[in-house]
Amino acid sequence: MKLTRRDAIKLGLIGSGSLLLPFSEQRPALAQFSPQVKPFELPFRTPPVLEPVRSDDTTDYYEITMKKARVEILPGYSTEIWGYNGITPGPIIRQQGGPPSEGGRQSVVRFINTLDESTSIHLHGMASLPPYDGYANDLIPPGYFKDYIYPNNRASTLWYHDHAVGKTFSHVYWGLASMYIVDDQFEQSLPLPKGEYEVPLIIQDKRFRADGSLDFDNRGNKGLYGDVMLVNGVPWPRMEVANRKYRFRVLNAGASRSVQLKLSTGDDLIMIGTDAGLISAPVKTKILRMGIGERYGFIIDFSKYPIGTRVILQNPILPDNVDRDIRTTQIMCFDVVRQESDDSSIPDKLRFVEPIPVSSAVRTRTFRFERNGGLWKINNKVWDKNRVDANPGFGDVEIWNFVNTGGSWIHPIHIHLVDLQMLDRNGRPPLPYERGWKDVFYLGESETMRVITRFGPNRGKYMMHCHNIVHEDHDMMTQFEVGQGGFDPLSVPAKPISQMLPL
Ligand SMILES: [Cu+2]
Repeated sequence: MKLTRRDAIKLGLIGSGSLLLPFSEQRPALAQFSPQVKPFELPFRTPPVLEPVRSDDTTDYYEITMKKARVEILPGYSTEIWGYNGITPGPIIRQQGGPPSEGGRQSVVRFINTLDESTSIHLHGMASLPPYDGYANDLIPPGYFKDYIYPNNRASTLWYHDHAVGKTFSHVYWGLASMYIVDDQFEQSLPLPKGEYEVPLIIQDKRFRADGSLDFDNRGNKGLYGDVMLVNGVPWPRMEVANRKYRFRVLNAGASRSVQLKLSTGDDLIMIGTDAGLISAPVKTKILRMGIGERYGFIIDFSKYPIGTRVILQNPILPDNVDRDIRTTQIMCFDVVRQESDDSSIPDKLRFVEPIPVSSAVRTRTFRFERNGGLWKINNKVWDKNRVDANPGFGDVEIWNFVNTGGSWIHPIHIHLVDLQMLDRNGRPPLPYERGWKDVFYLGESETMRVITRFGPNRGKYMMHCHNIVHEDHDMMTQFEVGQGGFDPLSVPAKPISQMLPL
């Protein structure tokens, strides 16, 4: 059902009087709807692209301050957020990747913590060395900073977000997340839509209290399912498009909610990429399912629609989500408002993804994702930084078998460092659009899945966890160690801001 603002006032949820009450008295016993926003009225926008503070022959240097801010997300309401540079999503970093001989560059990103809790920054999808991977216990205390080094070794759609031990949910939900895009010469040589026609879509669901503040109710550490769908921080935005092709880089950066993207016209999304880059060839799908942390690339061809057409990006509800408001079945809209020529095209071949032969695997490991004792566990264990649960040899190919023992929960499984390929799910081949390099795998209810990879290019300890960030915090996270003798994740500690020199 839908709750209008008038209904809400009648029920006493909104109104000037209620805002004067102490919060505990103001808040109804049961979780309520967020203040209402009419869909498709707020203008679409994309986060700003961050400029380096300095560049040299090999490296671009960036600086980001983590700080609190008050922003207007719901029209007429002020919301406290924690943001990279005080905005959420934070600024997008775009970087030229690939080998240095092909113009690939390294990034150094300085993260300065002016918040009152310790943070850790994970660049999700980057093969960073262990001290720069955002290890959960490698914290930047308040008043400290840390310079992270990123090699940008492969072109893909990545994202950076908080990863502080036990606090990932609240920190990401406060707003500490954004996208990081690595391009390279090969991808630039393809005739895909570029520039203003290549658009990031960071999808998040949030829940707000009657005073506009964020509601952190995760229902006993099971998950947070918001009733406001945000794209790039804007509730149900309206994007004006020309009648041509657009390339979208989409990321599900919510807390727990899986989404299913679908066009209201019933037309296809033309899939071109997975988490870790382009796929071998475009494939069409009517519905794109995305767990938290997954990224996909797709083209929408608006040329078939007359000017004046509205195309809604819908989200038919998945049964595992917890919804009390059908507004989450819509995400944003595209209004075709102008005629334009289109010099882009979709090549038949993109970037060849060479399958890793099963026969090259030297061993198989099984990880069971389960709930017991009120905790989320992997092989019946919770996070312990002093325990390593798998030690693949450097360069070894292994098959990892993921088992979801629960019938009511999905777990998007994220493996740090490596890109992997899915072999099968419940014995069946992966969905056509999943057949590429990935670092998050949608492990559905009671499902079993096999993934394969070669462990490298770095040695050392890296995390694997459920990316329902409520599950991750309590405590569905483990670590593996590639080879021997890698850098200790805690070997480059943060430093006090008072010792900070210019980059
Ligand atoms: Cu989970």
